[in-house]
Amino acid sequence: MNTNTITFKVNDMHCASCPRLIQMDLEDKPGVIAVNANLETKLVVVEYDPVNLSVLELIQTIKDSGYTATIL
Ligand SMILES: [Cu+2]
Repeated sequence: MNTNTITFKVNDMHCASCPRLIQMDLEDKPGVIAVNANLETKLVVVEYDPVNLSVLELIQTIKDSGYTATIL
């Protein structure tokens, strides 16, 4: 399987729960392989299967969690 990795900047992560929530919600999505969300850098790195998921769907998932993601 070919996977893509994309990095988002999520500036509205404000406490330790935020990256955990974003990570959990993304990991629930079929096609997401791995997620690393970092509060200090405000970066969310997602490895995903591009056959199953688009970048827009990833941004929407983060939005549904209550955050704003911009592509880095
Ligand atoms: Cu928080």
